[in-house]
Amino acid sequence: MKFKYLLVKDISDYIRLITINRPKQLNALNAAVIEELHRALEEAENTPVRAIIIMGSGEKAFVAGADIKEFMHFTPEQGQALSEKGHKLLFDYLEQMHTPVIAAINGYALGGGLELALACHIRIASENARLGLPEVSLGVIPGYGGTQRLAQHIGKGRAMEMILTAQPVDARKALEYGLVGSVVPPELLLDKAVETAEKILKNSPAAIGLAIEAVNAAYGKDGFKTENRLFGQAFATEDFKEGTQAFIERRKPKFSGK
Ligand code: DAK
Repeated sequence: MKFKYLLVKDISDYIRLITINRPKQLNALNAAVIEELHRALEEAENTPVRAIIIMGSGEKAFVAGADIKEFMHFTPEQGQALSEKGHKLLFDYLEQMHTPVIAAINGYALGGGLELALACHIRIASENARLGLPEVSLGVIPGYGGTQRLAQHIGKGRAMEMILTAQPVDARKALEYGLVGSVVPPELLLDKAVETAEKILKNSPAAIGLAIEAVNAAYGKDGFKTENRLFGQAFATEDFKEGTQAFIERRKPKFSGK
């Protein structure tokens, strides 16, 4: 299978590594990356592969967010449509896969990048990782499940604090919060992910698929629908235009009052 933005490599007969390869943009997720990730995951789900590792290329970032330059000019309708498509192709799809997916978080996992890691079944971070949902600093809200999955993983209070302050946490804090399962030096990140995958390989693939389905069944879908609607609403605001423009111009945004 050919990809423009992904590197796909089999580490062994049953472990596949998918690397998001846009290092100059810190692996930001544009629509094409989302579509390619869907194809790569779907392909792996339908082959003998029994564990998947996702990483970002380069040493700086797992994924620094959705591609701000791509979505900044969207209308509310386009924003909502992109959100629905993203959920269907990537975030919900990945979460419900029967093949376990491990996020190996090397560096920044921000916005859509953290949302991608949150949809994975297991998260391992390198010591230099920084994880956060900075969307409100751009005048928008997390739209790829972050308002729901972050609270599911670390509890409502911590999630509120991270989302409302827009501040990332470092790897140590992420471990303390239970946002990641382990933290290792950057040079050992892939080894640790492979070691975890090898533990999975010892178990029944059929039971693993069913266990993923059963764990996911505990979490309702209404919150995701609300997030989707409110995300579209945020796209209609002047703050959204200002926040994304300020990012491009490398200045602090001037948001309106309430
Ligand atoms: N999008 C596009 N380009 C990005 C990017 C991003 N998220 N993050 C970084 N880049 C680009 C930078 O613009 C820069 O490009 P050039 O200027 O060189 O062309 C290049 O990557 C290197 O970045 P920096 O020069 O800024 O590198 P620094 O080391 O100085 O800073 C940083 C690293 C990660 C702190 C900084 O790049 C940064 O703050 N990046 C933005 C982080 C962020 O705010 N991420 C969250 C984005 S909001 C949606 C659902 C969800 C979302 C969107 C839509 N739908 C449902 C429709 C999610 C939204 C987000 O993820």
